[in-house]
Amino acid sequence: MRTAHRTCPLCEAVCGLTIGLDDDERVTGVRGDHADPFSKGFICPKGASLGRLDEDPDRLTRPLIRTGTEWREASWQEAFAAVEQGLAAVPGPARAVYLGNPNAHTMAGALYAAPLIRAVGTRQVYSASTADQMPKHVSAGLMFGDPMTVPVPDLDRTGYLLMLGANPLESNGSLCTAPDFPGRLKALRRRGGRLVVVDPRRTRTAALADEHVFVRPGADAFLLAGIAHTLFAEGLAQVGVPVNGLAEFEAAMAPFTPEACATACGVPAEVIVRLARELAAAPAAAVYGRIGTCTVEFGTLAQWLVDAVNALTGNLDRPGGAMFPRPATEGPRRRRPYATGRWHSRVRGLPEANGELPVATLADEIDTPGEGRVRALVTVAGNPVLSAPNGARLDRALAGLDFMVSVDPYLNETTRHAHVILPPPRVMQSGHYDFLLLNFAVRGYARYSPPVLPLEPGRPSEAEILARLAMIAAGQGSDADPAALDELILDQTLRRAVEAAGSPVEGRDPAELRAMLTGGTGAELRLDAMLRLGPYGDWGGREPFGDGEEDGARGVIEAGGGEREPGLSLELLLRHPHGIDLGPLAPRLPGVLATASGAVELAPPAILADVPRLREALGRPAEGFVLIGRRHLRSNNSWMHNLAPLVGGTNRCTLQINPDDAAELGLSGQAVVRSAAGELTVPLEPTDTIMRGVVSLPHGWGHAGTSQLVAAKNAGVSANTLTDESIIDPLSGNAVFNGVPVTLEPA
Ligand SMILES: Nc1nc2c(c(=O)[nH]1)N[C@H]1C(S)=C(S)[C@@H](COP(=O)(O)OP(=O)(O)OC[C@H]3O[C@@H](n4cnc5c(=O)[nH]c(N)nc54)[C@H](O)[C@@H]3O)O[C@H]1N2
Ligand SMILES: Nc1nc2c(c(=O)[nH]1)N[C@H]1C(S)=C(S)[C@@H](COP(=O)(O)OP(=O)(O)OC[C@H]3O[C@@H](n4cnc5c(=O)[nH]c(N)nc54)[C@H](O)[C@@H]3O)O[C@H]1N2
Ligand code: SF4
Ligand SMILES: [Mo]
Repeated sequence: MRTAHRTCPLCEAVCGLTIGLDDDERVTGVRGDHADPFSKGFICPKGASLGRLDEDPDRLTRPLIRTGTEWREASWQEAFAAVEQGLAAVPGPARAVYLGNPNAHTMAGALYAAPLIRAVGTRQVYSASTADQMPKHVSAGLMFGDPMTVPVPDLDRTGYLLMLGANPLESNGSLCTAPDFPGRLKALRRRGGRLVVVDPRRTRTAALADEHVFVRPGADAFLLAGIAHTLFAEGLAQVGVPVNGLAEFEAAMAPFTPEACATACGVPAEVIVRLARELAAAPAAAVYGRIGTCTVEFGTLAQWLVDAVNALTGNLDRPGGAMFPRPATEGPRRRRPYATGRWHSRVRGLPEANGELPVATLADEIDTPGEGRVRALVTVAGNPVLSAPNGARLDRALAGLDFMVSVDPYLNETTRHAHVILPPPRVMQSGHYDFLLLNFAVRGYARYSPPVLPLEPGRPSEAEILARLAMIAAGQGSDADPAALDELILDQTLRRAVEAAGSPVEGRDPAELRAMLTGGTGAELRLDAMLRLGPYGDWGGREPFGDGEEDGARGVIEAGGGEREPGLSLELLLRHPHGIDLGPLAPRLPGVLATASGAVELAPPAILADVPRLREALGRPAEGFVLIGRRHLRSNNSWMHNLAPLVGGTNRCTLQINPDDAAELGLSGQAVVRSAAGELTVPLEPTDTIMRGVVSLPHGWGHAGTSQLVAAKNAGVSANTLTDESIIDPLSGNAVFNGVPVTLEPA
């Protein structure tokens, strides 16, 4: 019997876990880690099931190779050789890469996705980001100069939180890394703050709030524009940071009177005006918008307005407002101004954003003949057949590929189309550092979890799998040594650091720095380099985070004034297995900006050019029913329905409908739902928590043709049979999942 500690990789809350193991190294139980200074013992049902998930007998343990409809297990050598052969037959530009959501939760995804894309040699790059948060990256890129410079609500200090289209009591938060989000919201109310939730459903988060405002799906941009209009009209604008484009922003908001916006979004004009006044009056307030404001036709406009209203009310970059985190592995500032549309998709001419094309056009690129058609696909940790809009079409398209390789622990709806599946090892066998999610943390924090269990001899880590795939794609053969790739990247990182003016290691010898790095794997060495070069690093980072007094009992270095000593390194994190608190968020303007003007851009031309589309929709009548999504605490996108303790109960694939709507349409039991893209028969769940004219279906269901036996028994239907890939948010290319027009009929 022993216990081990590890960060939970299952959602964005990065909770610390305490894992019990028996003498056979089987997981006996998973609890919250009370010594973690950030999560303080919080855990949710998914985290508690991590042992079951990790030991799921349906997970793949060896590579699979498919010939026709026949699958067989293969050795790693054989599988990599098959990938080499498959990719060699398709030139770079006709290959595509799809990166799924769990890449945000693995070291492999954070460290090896970029080299993999470069090696594959294509502009056909897709990810779950264009089914998720791309509008936020685009608005942040245009306003602050870098798509990763995303402000987060200062949850623990705010006095007023206006939350739109997020349901952290189910999701545990997103683009706002905050373990125990529910506890932090309760604390906000306990200290006398106010929480307002805007959602077409009265969610558990809305039920906890001081006020719940029903909004018409897809219409948050009108609500926010109405708020901005009111702030200008009533002389409440109080920008406290360097901005550019204030007058243009005011002019653009002129048509969005509260009355006009009320008609468009369904929120009464007096509520819009009151919300504006409350935001302006609160000593510190934050507006936060998530999935419900991103996966809509005005996604980028809504995200822009979230931060523009934060700026307009003086809350951008102020404690208790919306602040810019400073992750411990933060690299140098970006130098080129941010822009989208550096290239366009072949079939629909859609602009690139962040080096990606919209997943909504992946099927077009595969099934439309012509020069440059996608004929080979590499997927890593993704299930786009269930997660992309019009997944049914993508399902058919994937069947027509010449070659597909998937890195995934499961044979599922997507990977069943692969010719080779390469399964990553178990979570317990993988080291963990949250390179990505700590960019959005509401408090400074760093934690490294070494692998809890060793790899079986001959089994590659996920990092090694991706590194080998990259080397194969680059034409270096299936026997190339992945360590060589790590050394190449380390050399580049260190060389760039010593050459950068003002860097803490300016002018030093990269070889000398390389010799100082510690770590048992390439991923650990790269983490060590990033930590030591970072803002709190022991190579001269300038951010104070501790006074060196280590509090052994809680395993944290107490945040305090004075010198930081010692600075962060892998070795220091290994000595603090529960993580290190780096203190509350601190103001970062103007230094955090990478805009050409050096100021916050309140009216970026690309965004202003999209405002007329919003203005035209002001007068558009709301007719018929629209579909939205939802999430459940005991689920996670498409891949946790194979665990008996998590499925069943209220975690089911049902269509929520207002009982008055159901009665008016004569619906009971099941209904047939139709959209421009497809048709489904779904069990109904009448509930007065959903507003009239709106129905809600969770995504990630519709399990078919897979090796997941529990999931097959709880198959459900895929919401993305109904979503329409032809409609996107034009600025970001993001898919539209909320506000999809549907009709309903008795089954
Ligand atoms: N209608 C509708 N559709 C949606 C959404 C919605 O709200 N409504 N939400 C969208 C959002 S926000 C997202 S993020 C996307 C998600 O889209 P995807 O990322 O495409 O889908 P997931 O269901 O998250 O699938 C994750 C895959 O990763 C595998 N996996 C799990 N852990 C690991 C690992 O450690 N390594 C590897 N290599 N693989 C692993 C799983 O087996 C699974 O196949 O879906 C989007 N689709
Ligand atoms: N338990 C669990 N946790 C998860 C996931 C999961 O599947 N299950 N998925 C993870 C992923 S990939 C992500 S991206 C995050 C997402 O995290 P959240 O953004 O918190 O996602 P949801 O819980 O889907 O909450 C979105 C809310 O938006 C509402 N909504 C729909 N349309 C609109 C609209 O037009 N306007 C407004 N204002 N609201 C609208 C929905 O009713 C829903 O309550 O969650 C992550 N965490
Ligand atoms: S909230 Fe998220 S990170 Fe925390 S235990 Fe649950 S799934 Fe894991
Ligand atoms: Mo997501």
